[in-house]
Amino acid sequence: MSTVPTTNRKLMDWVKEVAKLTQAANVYWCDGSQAEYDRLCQEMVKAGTFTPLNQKLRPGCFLARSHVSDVARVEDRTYICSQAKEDAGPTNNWADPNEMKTMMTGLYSGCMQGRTMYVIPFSMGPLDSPIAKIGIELTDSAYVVVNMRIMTRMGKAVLDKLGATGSFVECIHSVGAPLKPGQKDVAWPCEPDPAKKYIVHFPEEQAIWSYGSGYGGNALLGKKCLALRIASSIARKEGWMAEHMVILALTSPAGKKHYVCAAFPSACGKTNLAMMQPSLPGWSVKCLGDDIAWIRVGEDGRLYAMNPESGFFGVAPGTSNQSNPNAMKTIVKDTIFTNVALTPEGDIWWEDMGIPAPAKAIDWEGKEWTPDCGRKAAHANARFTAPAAQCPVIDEDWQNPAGVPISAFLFGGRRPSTIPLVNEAFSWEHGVFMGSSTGSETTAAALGKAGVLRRDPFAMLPFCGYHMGDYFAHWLSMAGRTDRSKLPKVFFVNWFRKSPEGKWLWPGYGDNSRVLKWVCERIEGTGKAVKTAIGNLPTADGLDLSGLKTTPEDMKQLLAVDPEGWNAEIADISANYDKFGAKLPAALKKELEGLKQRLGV
Ligand code: O2Y
Ligand code: MN
Repeated sequence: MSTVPTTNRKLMDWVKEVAKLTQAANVYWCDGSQAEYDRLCQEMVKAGTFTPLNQKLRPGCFLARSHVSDVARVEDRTYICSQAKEDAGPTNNWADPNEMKTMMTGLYSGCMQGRTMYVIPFSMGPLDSPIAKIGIELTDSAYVVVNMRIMTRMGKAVLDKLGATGSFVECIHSVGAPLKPGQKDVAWPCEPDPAKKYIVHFPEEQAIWSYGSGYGGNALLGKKCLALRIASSIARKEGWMAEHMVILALTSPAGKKHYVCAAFPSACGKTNLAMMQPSLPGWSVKCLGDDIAWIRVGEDGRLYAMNPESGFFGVAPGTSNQSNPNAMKTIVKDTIFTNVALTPEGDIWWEDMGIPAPAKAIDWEGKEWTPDCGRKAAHANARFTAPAAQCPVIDEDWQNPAGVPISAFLFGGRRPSTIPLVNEAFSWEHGVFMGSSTGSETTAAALGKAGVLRRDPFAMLPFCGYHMGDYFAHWLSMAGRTDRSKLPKVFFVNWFRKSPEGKWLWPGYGDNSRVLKWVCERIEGTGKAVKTAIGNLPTADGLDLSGLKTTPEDMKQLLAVDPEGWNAEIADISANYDKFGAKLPAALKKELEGLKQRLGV
């Protein structure tokens, strides 16, 4: 769209100002139409950014390969630029907002030369939702435009809703690769120097400035930047919550339905849980979201969750018909794959896809690949971008503007020892304590060292837009915003327990439905539990283990309370709490003390 399709003066002036600064060759206002999406995909095919896949095998699908330096979110280059350093807290990088703006204005100066600046109007949340937020992303990447069309509600309808005077979150994004006259473009332009990439948030102004990366969370600014970092800061002020949580619906054979939100650090199988195929006969799981939940108190006093996104940006390696059959069905068409391998048939492949490796392929770097070449064919953080509507188990209420009422929160992590399979909190405060002490062992896929316990409170460590101590207090304050009896029950789950010999104790995947069944029973007041020092655990006959090969000895380990392990756990939680100093809420100190006393350690 070339004419300016808005009467919003603030928007028009800002677009003009950024176009002038970046010296973009053209300004294009995205209308969000299918025709526009198709045209941009074809332009990217011509430019070498996209490879069309075999249209018989994967209709409407494309493969993109990123630059080798631009393969994941960059936490060390991510900043929260609040006016006061104290407000960003000890878990965020901070810089003075004025200094950061001055420096980045220098980077943005002329950075879109030779490129089109796309104006992307988008809504996080259904347009008719009272808590949807409008953002406008200005970007010089067509890859970002087409991904944003899948991940958000994008285009003309958003501008119509914005009207002449509506406000929006300003999001500026540049790949940081201006083109000189006559200079040939590359397939994946970006700033290759990691030290020159910046993902910057200005929470007080509700603005996001990103420079140098074209990948995922660094560039699709509606996702982690707006829907978590900026939204968490807005939510604190407005009395709601922006969480790194899946939303799923569980229905029992008797037809009773419960909605559950679950927070897990990255690489713990969140998407697999969100779309799980239960092994228990008669149970069904429906998906409402696989990454982010916006939660508010409803008129009836219950907490309601809404998925602000409209697509999945799922990690490809490890996704298979065993781990996530519904994701495999979601990505059969109209999906963008990034950094996976290309087979000679024009299909995609990745490690642990549950399909034998092709005899040869083109790997994520565009190099010839064979199974014995000693390299991975797909990057560990290779992704698929797919419309949520294509998920065969998408819940009928996934676009309900009011959200859905939540019965339980689950927290979890990859914990080989100590942490039991499932543990129910005694109270809201105890549940907040569980969320605040969430941690997970790093995997080889994550950057850094594998097998190290990383505390990741509420799975929000990389995504909380303000001081984490204040965030804990905000969670605690939810108890004062409604009748306690209306609050969801809280559970901590651990699908990743190992025996001392290193054997997985729990089968996971669809068998996690056995744990979810107990969660539903506890909500309904029928689940059998024993009160222990750490929380309410299922009794020996509390979990439905019918047809499962797990031995009673393994179950004993899965549900044991190990005082020695908990002693070490408490020391580690306590050391992590020390980071938050005076901002650590007294209620959480009390929970930690209470746990120590109950365990007698
Ligand atoms: O590396 C990236 O840019 C993607 S990270 C991501 C993508 C989808 C959902 N969650 C995450 C995450 O890191 O939590
Ligand atoms: Mn995530």
